[in-house]
Amino acid sequence: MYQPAITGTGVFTPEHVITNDELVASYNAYADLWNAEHAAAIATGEVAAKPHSSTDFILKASGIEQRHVLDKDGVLDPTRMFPRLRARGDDEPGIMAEIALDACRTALAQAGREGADIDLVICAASNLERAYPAVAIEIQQCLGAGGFAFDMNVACSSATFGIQAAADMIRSGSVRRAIVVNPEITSGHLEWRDRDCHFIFGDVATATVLEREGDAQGEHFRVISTRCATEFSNNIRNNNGFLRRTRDQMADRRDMQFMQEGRKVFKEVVPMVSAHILSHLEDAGVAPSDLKRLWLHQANKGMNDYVGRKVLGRDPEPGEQPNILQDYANTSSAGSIIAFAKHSADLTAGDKGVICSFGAGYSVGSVLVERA
Ligand code: CO8
Repeated sequence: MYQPAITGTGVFTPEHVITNDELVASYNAYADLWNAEHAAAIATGEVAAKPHSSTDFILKASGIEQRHVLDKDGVLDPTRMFPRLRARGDDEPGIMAEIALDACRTALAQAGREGADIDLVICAASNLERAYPAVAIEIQQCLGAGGFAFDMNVACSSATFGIQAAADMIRSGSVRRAIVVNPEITSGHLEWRDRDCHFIFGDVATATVLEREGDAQGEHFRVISTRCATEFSNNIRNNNGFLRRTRDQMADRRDMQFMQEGRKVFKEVVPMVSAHILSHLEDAGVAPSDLKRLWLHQANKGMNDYVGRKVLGRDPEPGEQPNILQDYANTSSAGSIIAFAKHSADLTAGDKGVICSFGAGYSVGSVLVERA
């Protein structure tokens, strides 16, 4: 058995930023257009008018201040309300591979490695741009990596589930060095025309290099243990899929994009996550008071405050549980990895922390690490 370690992380951040004010102005323009178009039906009470969105609500309900996206113009165009991404030929890298490669290169440089050193690529994300060939295999080819590659999807928990898969393979010896990459183009499956959720998501890509601790070239985090759990729920759902055509469902339907019962998710997932982390720690023989840091899934500030309090048994000190959601919004599986990548360099040998993601499925994944 080999000891797995995280030796590098990388974050690709899209240039385009949408502030809450810009988002709300575009949504309200869209709502006004829609209301004018449906004025007669609204007057007879057949359909309800679309109310305006509000910056104050967004900040208070979520803690989100802005989000990065791959295409701002398409999202903010009130006659369009989704990104416009260039169609690519089959013989050039797809957009997911392109942003994934950017994050991979940063992670590999931090690990002191090259693409050819990798023998496992896992592309783990909440949505994939095509069914096959796997995006991971495209990334493997572009990196010049060997071994094998595969895609996986566990929604917001994709990164931690991917890390567990890679760590287990390194532990057993079937793989020597892996990269888990999370290209999250959430702007493509968010419903920007729904004020209940239009503010939630942003685009990003993250990458994590894992290898045998004995091979680590520099500073790294030992993976003490990992834990994954799932429990079926319809409260976060997207019905878009390859059988859509067979069901004559090609129309522009609401359930072909992200849908959620936000309140229920909040209430049900928070206790599930706190209990998950606490039982993981207990089984690993680590007391909550031994934790120096929690790098949590970045969905909602209130949710993270609650989980932090439950796990630590007190209010987290500033910096103990860093949030990045104010700048990035919810980036699905990438959120906890961004927090880890940006807020772990100051830890010293022996310091322990937990990376934890949670979301649709429901799914929860935790990775207990120790600074070597
Ligand atoms: N502006 C003004 N008012 C609004 C707005 C708005 N934009 N939106 C809603 N309101 C109104 C509502 O209509 C409601 O009005 P009323 O009281 O009159 O009915 C009132 O404000 C309160 O609404 P909510 O009850 O919905 O507000 P909450 O306080 O619950 O906040 C949240 C909503 C922020 C969504 C909150 O419930 C939350 O964060 N829940 C947890 C969500 C979560 O973490 N989900 C995880 C999903 S991520 C995941 O798993 C990945 C899936 C794959 C990625 C997909 C990418 C596209």
